[in-house]
Amino acid sequence: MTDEILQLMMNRNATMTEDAMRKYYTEDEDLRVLLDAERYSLFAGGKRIRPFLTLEFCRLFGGDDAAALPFACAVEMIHTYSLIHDDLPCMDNDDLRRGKPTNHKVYGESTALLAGDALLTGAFEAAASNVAAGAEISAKAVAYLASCAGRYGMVGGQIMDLEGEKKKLTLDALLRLHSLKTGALISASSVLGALAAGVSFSDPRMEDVVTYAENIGLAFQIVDDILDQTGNAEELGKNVGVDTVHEKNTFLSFYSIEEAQFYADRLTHDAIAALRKYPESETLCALAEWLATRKK
Ligand code: GRG
Repeated sequence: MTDEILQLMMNRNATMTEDAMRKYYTEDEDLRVLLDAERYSLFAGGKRIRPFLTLEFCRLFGGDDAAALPFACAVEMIHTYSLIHDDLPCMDNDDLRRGKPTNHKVYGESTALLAGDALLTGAFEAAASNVAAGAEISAKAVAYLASCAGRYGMVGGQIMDLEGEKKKLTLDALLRLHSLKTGALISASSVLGALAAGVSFSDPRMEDVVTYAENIGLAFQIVDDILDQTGNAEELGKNVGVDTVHEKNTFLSFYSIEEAQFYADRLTHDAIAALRKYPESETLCALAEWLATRKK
């Protein structure tokens, strides 16, 4: 698959997800500031990788877009909440995200905090009300999503990151940190797509989904570390060199840029190998390759 076709698919999935996410908002004058703050970050662009995974895994296993779409919205809402909170002064204190001033720079800290909270809870409302997937699948998806987003998932990874600042982590600790902070939501995005298509946790296909997701999740984070050193803020839509300022442990504390890229390429190869046996896996394989070479 060419890069142009992949970009077209990414744009198409992003538009579908954005149209669906807009429907969760009803105007309410009393809540206008909160709704504006949420939508400011939610519709600020972003690559929409996580909803892409949900939609494409559902399609890979013959499911309907209608069953995947509420889950796709949910993972993007959780991702956006994590970005808003991560940028707050008490966390990374960043002023640029998705090419725009961060949420708290525009709306203030209290509103940004609440916008993140509302996105998080709104995500679970969307996932739990997935009529097309049905109650049983929705319940399983909600439980899995919560486990990936919460204390033994993304939030757990974030505390490891904060605690790890200014001290040297082992490579094993760094791998755990990233599998929780970045990898868990990428896995949830993929697994929820498969669930929407009716693939159960005991189905051997689910193991392939998780293998692919874990490998691209780690490759994604390694490339993120490389881009923090080599990328440019305009293209990335966020500040660069942030890891050094915060004295964060990154893969570049252990590997040169060339070694880190080689590591990301090997993980990408393993991700693709997990899906190659599925005739319709071309799009997900192309995504994995693009993520390893991305510049934004
Ligand atoms: C629970 C507060 C809290 C944070 C969780 C995910 C996370 C931890 C923080 C987000 C900040 C960050 C730089 C994470 C590492 C990699 C990552 C997830 C980058 C952003 O994802 P992209 O590149 O962003 O998919 P876009 O804007 O394209 O959606």
